[in-house]
Amino acid sequence: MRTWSAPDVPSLSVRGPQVRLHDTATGEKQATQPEGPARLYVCGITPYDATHMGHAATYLAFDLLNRAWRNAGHEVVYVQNVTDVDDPLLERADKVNIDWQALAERETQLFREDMEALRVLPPQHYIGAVESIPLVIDLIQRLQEQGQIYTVETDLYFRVRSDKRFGSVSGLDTATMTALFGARGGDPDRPGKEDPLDCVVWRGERPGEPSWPSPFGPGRPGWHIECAGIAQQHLGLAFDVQGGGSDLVFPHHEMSAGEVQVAWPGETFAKLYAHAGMVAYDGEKMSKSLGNLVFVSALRLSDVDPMGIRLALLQHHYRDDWEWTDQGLWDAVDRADRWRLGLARAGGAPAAPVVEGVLAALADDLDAPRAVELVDAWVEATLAGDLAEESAPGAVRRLLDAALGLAL
Ligand code: 5CA
Ligand code: ZN
Repeated sequence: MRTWSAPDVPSLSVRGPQVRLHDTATGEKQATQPEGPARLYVCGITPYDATHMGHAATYLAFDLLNRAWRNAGHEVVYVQNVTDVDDPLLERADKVNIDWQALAERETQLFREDMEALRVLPPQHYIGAVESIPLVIDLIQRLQEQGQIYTVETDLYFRVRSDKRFGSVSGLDTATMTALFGARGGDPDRPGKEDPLDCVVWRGERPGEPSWPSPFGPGRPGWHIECAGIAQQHLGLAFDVQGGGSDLVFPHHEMSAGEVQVAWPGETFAKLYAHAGMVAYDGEKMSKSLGNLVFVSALRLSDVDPMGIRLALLQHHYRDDWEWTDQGLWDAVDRADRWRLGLARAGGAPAAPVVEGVLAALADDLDAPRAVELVDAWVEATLAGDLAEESAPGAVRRLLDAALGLAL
């Protein structure tokens, strides 16, 4: 698929420190140690509605990781998928009576425009589920060779417990897994399954649904195998970070990892699993199914400064669950204006401490709120009349752009 266009990223004269990131699997902060380019996979959208603040917060979190790695001197290979065929998309298309492909294309294009406005660095490989069907078929065949696929009617299931490490991403017990599986697209109660947690990898054709030919009969891919196949194909095994929102820890990331680890026995899917907290609105998780949404595109259409939107998200730590409020947005818009005042001065407070401090904060589990505090302090010192360093506003402007993605 076509990706979106990249913003310019100024290069900095100082190198950032090694990046440490919280790993969901171990519950600890870990140093990332890319061998060669840093390899990142982030689960993309299911394009049946516009980008809301929850999506934007998640993609921004991994944009900070991408930038922190680059500032630490790494090349980054970033892959993201688009779930351009799946139940929620087909249901929505049906409900609003439009062609599912037209809906997916329209919403994916809107997402690209939102990401561009927010200055999110694009993935090098932006891959749709539909275009990945051949590689998904290969992966299913590998799992068949391992003897870990069985059939229920015309659907193919993967034995999730054939991965000896099953459960190691989420660390959940079976009861919790079963409840989450049911709530997040799984079918724990389906008769004929060997284990309630086994997941579908190929869904046989249903009347009125799109399908593609395969050695297993016409049908379409299951959800987890889509990301498993795309990540493995474009990043290889043991890539550095698998990312997404915390609603994907189980079953999605657990099961994608299992599928690859069984297809390549003894290998590891990802070295680290990183998850962004959930953004709520009106007291509940912002979600397309609940309809309590604030859209990036709607704010853009209301002439809200995209850098204000970006800063509103950066004011929160990516791992926290938090609630979107209009007040938070307007605070961020005011803050961006105040920062612009500081940057417009003919000189400023010394830049080196803020540059080093911001790079260190971001390398320490993407601590954007700490970075914002440090910039606030520099702006206040500068506005209070500390104009000692002529080059400081330029240096801070480049820092904000390179590290935080804020072009002010
Ligand atoms: N297509 C799948 C992933 S393969 C999917 O989950 N799509 S999505 O459109 O529902 O979500 C896209 C991304 O936004 C995922 O990483 C998801 O975890 C994240 N996300 C969804 N809702 C929220 C929210 N309220 N807060 C933070 N992140 C969210
Ligand atoms: Zn995914």
